[in-house]
Amino acid sequence: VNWQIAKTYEDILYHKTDGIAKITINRPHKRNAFRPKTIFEMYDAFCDAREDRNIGVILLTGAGPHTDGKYAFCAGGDQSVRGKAGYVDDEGTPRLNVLDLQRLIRSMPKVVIALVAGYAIGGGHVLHVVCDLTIAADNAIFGQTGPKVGSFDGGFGASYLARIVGQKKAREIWFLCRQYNATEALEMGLVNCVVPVEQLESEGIQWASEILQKSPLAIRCLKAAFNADCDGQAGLQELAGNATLLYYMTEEGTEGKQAFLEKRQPDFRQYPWLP
Ligand code: 2NE
Repeated sequence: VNWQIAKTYEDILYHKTDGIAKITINRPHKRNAFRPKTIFEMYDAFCDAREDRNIGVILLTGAGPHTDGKYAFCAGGDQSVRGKAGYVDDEGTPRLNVLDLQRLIRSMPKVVIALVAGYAIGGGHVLHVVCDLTIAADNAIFGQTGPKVGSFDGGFGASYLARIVGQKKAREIWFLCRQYNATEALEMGLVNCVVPVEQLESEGIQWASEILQKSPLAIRCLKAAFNADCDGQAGLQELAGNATLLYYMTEEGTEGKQAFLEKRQPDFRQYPWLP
């Protein structure tokens, strides 16, 4: 794959190739734990990928292995910058801006695939949970740590996790803070497939290529429909936004606008009341 650098950042790498963007958390010395700057950069890159009409699939992954040979997708919030009210940025402001990123990944009308090698832990685990699909390397390790380190994610990290693995398993994951290997994750439906670590990226590209051969409008409506089942009014807004988009593309929708601009009554009688 001919990856092109799309933009240069401090904490992440951002690449593009034909139809695919790749966002790589690049703090392997911290097991790719994120600080506020990491999240701002990821948010910026995801916005870019969302706006790019050529991009249909985004791969989210972690840089590695580290010099000690260990891999990580993301080990959650960087505890060394955690202050009294959140993760403290360079200006001293405490933040939980990862929640904004979770919502962006969830609502963007393109497919986001997490490629997990090594640790997906804490807020890093939630990041893969909110991705549309997860491909795990055989060395992947999954788990929440919140109740151990004085934190929790009661949003998507709890409720959407429970939709994926069921209430009992989700409560086990959070209440016991155990770690689960890739096979266990596959068995509980937490990931889509498991591949040898050296095949992780090529498998992600294969999945992306298959998705890119499909209809973009069908995929975006399906993503919104899956979200609408769980996301209340925000989910319905996404789904309904797609209905509006499609309506704007019809002659019937255009007639209303055209009539307004031509200062005449719209003629909707020419359009059928379909059964
Ligand atoms: C990930 C894990 C299990 C890996 O263990 P191991 O033994 O392979 O590595 P080690 O030695 O623990 O970590 C390597 C280096 O990475 C740093 C460590 O401090 C260590 O640094 P040095 O001692 O070499 O200088 N590191 C790893 N994770 C870090 C982190 N999250 N923050 C800062 N430095 C980190 C093991 O490292 C681990 O358990 N990490 C902590 C996982 C964790 O509890 N994450 C936070 C959960 S809370 C959260 O993410 C969150 C939330 O609950 C709500 C909203 C937003 C975020």
